[in-house]
Amino acid sequence: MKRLLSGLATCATVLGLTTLAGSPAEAATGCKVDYTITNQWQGGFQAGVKVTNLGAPVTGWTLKFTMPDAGQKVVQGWNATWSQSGSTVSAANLDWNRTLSTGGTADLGFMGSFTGSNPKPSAFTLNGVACTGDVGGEEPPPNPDPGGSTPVGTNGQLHVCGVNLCNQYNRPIQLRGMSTHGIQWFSKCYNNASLDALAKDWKSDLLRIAMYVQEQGYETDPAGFTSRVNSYVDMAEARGMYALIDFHTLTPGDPNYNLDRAKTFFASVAARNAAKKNVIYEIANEPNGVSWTAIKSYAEQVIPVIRAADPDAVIIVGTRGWSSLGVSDGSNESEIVNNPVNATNIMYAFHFYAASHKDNYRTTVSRAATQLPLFVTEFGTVSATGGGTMDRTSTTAWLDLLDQLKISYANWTYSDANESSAAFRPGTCNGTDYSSSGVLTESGALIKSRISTADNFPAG
Ligand code: IDC
Repeated sequence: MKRLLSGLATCATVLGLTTLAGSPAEAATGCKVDYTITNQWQGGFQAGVKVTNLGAPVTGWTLKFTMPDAGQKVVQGWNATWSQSGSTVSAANLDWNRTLSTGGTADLGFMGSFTGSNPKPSAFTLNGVACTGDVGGEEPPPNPDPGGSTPVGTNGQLHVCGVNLCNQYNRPIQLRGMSTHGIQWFSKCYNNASLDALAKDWKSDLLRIAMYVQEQGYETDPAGFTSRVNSYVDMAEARGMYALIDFHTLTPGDPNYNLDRAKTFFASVAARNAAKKNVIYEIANEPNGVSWTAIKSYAEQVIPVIRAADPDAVIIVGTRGWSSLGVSDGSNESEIVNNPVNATNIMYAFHFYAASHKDNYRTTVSRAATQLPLFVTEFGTVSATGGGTMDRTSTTAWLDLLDQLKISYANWTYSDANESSAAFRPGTCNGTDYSSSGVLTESGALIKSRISTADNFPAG
């Protein structure tokens, strides 16, 4: 009913009327805002804000609105430059959406935090003109517990069994999925539409959430990044996908540099997500320039922090030489086999970039896989720079090997970064189409064709 009345009010204004029989007089409607809470969880939410310009065309705009209580904060927004001062939130156009014709729309969104309840904002204005259109929305989608039709629904809580990853029926499985790019740069690529495509079209089992620690990442805003990671965990869960929480250390290469941050971060995400079945923790992306004993020491300090809060989750430990099992440092898996991390239910990360890492790396993986539980938490079809020509032959050899060994994997990246490792063409994430073949890069097309084939998830 509310929707209907505001719809009528909007029409009346277009017709030049300022009052509507049976409803209070309303000011001229220069714009309409559809505010939708698309997802909500303890302390956090994601909102879509669709702005429709009902006045004269504008070039350059700012949307403002008022949060109902000071505890509600915009953590991270997209498709506009977001800022907040007290309870007033501003979203200013980006270059590509600065023009709004009459009837034109801009689709914005943000991730927010709240304390207490989470009422909707009010007093929307566009360039100072009140948007008296509907601000109603829909309730967040229910969390489906599909019990069979999705990767998490079928496999449930995972655990390590021998050298394999096993499902709730203690049967070895392989998860195949995608990694985000750095979430500090590509948040526009992770929304309901893109994750629907990942779950439904790609039939991905897994979303790896690459949370850089440096490079404008976690260290710049621990609370904000923690909450964004949690929201992506929920978005994966709502679609029956596993979420791999990647503490994306890269430079500096010694994970001990970030030990305190890791403890703080993992204590928080493990406590918050302990009851979920879809979370896997990856404690250090790519140790480099550092010995295995230093990595092992780091792992043995971070793992107990996670276990204290979330005792049954699988944890993945990065390996020496950019998670090459030491090969890129002239070593190999024997340093791990001879001196494993003192913990159970853990796996070791192996990463490759198909155009750079070939037969000698494959030989190592084939041999190591008989002794160590391995998880390819990141790989590229291209060179280790993330760019260059896609190597189809090497990628195919790698993926055939991983399929045969039931080694799980995540591809770098589910993003529209301007580099050949990205699955989408540049600009894709400014739109809403993540499904048609036209948005895929050469790498995206190859990887989608591999990931979307039927899974082999034994039930019982
Ligand atoms: C690359 C990104 C690139 C970014 C760079 C530095 O593709 O856009 O500028 O990181 O942050 C890795 C890392 C991963 C790299 C990727 C490609 O885990 O962060 O991403 N790569 O270089 N290891 C081997 C390759």
